[in-house]
Amino acid sequence: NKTPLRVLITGAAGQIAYSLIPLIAKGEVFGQNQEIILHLLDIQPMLGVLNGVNMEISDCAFPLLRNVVPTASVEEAFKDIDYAFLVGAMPRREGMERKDLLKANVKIFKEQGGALDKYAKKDVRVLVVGNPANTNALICSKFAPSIPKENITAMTRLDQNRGMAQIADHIKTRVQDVRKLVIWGNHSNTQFPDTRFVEVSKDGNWVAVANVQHDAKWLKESLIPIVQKRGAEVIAARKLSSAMSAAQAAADHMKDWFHGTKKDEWVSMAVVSKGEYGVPEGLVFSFPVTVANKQWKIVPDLALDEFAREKIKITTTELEEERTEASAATAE
Ligand code: NAX
Repeated sequence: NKTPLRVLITGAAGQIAYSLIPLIAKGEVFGQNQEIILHLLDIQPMLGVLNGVNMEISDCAFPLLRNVVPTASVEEAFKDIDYAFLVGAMPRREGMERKDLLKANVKIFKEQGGALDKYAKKDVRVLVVGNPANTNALICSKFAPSIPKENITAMTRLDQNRGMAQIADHIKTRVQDVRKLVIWGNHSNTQFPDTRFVEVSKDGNWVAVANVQHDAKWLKESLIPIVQKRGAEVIAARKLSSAMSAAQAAADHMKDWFHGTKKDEWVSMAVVSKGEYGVPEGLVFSFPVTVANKQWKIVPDLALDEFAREKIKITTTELEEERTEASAATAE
């Protein structure tokens, strides 16, 4: 495509951005024929580091990269953008609870919602990665009334990828031979990784995981805490939060939104609820979706048993609490 896409990454001097920039610049998100202009936003004190990142970008000599705009100006960063990866936020350190972060971070997303509203293209598509991602997306949307609510999403793809890799490892198959793991709810430890619809490719056919994996208790119960606690486990080991895997998940989310999902494949995205599956309207909630023509659609009519209903209720309650706290924090 001759017209380059303007793609914003915030938190551009940070560690997720460091892994995400090459994925985008190499065409792994928007395709091998799509030129890119990268807008890179970070805060003033990080401009020196951002300059170093920009030097390395130049040294990579990426063929698809038409231009780079490194900046601490919100206006310059959001001007005429087509896609945004909102990564910049205060990260959670070891021992820190998500709630501690909420107050500080929703204020950033109030400001950036305002900037989207004022400066971005009206059909801009936004992925919020910075935590608390679902509620940051909700706040961002609230302060960007001229941008369709459907265009502002949050990331639970890392949870999906983590879960699919764990399942593949457990049943000794390849990760690409596992599909339809659903992440419901918040990107936090209340999320519900739901294995009831998981299918596995066996001898060229997709079959229910229950047919190849008889350890039902592991699938139903053990996998949930493994996925819920994986982020904390990486922090404990690396002393830093997940970055390579978070960047890969962000790229996967945006790639599927841009190019569409494969036939019979679902992916999990946190998107605005219109009341689907009993989730209150307006919450940004992770659902299974399919994507065509750059529009996501929540997979309809999945049966929820009592176990699933209970799990979905827990994560819904947390998101409602976050919405209340965030509204109070942004009204200050
Ligand atoms: P880093 O601390 O390495 O980088 C964050 C960058 O954001 C810093 O350079 C900082 O200066 C910048 N920043 C802060 N305020 C800003 C603002 N107002 N405008 C622009 N830039 C700003 O963190 P990193 O490891 O890259 O993580 C970034 C965010 O992703 C954190 O909030 C983290 O919690 C979140 N994560 C979300 C995940 C998800 O699945 N949704 C998983 C990974 C990660 O934990």
